[in-house]
Amino acid sequence: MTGLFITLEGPEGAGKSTNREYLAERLRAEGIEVLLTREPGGTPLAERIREVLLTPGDEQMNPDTELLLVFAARAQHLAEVIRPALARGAVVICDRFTDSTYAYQGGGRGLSLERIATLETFVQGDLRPDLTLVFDLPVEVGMARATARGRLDRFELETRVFFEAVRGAFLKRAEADPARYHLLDAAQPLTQVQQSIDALVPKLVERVRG
Ligand code: Z5A
Repeated sequence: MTGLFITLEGPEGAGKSTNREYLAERLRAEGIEVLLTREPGGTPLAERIREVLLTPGDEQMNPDTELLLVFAARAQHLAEVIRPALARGAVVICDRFTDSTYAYQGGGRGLSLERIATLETFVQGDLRPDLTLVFDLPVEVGMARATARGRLDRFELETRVFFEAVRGAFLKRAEADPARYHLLDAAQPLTQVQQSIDALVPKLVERVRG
């Protein structure tokens, strides 16, 4: 038995955290086991790596260091949490995964996409998400939502140019593979975003039940 691997992606403030709970509850109401997790993080060790990645510091983090830390956390998360849950047939909903690496380290930092793809295969083998929901919204809307929340993390301190590149990278990936990606307009009021999620639920239930 293998479960279903769903990832939620998009720029900051897009509503991934808000809507991951919503989607999980909708699937649980159908009697489906759902494991909700996030990246970077998802295990105690990976959460420690998250702290390193998100905390602003005096020493500038080298982009290669950032890339390797993201994949180090992912290797731990996959081994300890994601693969075991999929093996027992659960639906795994993960708030960010490797599309964020392509968007932030590839699009934002300008690192080679080939190098990211090499690490992706090294760490994940052939495991890829079955479905990726991309919460898309204009950069200024996402930045305003993140700023309204208070203290900014190391990524949220980046420039508008950086976030435009991140958004562009997500959109490009979604466009290239419409079978795997589902684009949601995250600038809409929450009730409308959630109606779009509701519309996906019957098909997901069908996929889980085979
Ligand atoms: N990162 C990376 O560089 N490489 C990688 O491979 C991975 C990650 C995996 C941490 O992610 C950082 O790690 C991330 C990229 C990097 N950095 N950034 N920036 P994170 O997921 O923890 O951080 P985040 O994306 O910034 O989370 P976020 O700001 O919490 O965004 P969100 O989860 O998408 O949004 P939210 O918390 O659900 O909503 C934000 C606020 O907007 C909140 O007050 C909501 O009530 C409100 N909201 C949500 N939806 C709506 C709608 N529709 N209307 C109005 N208001 C709304």
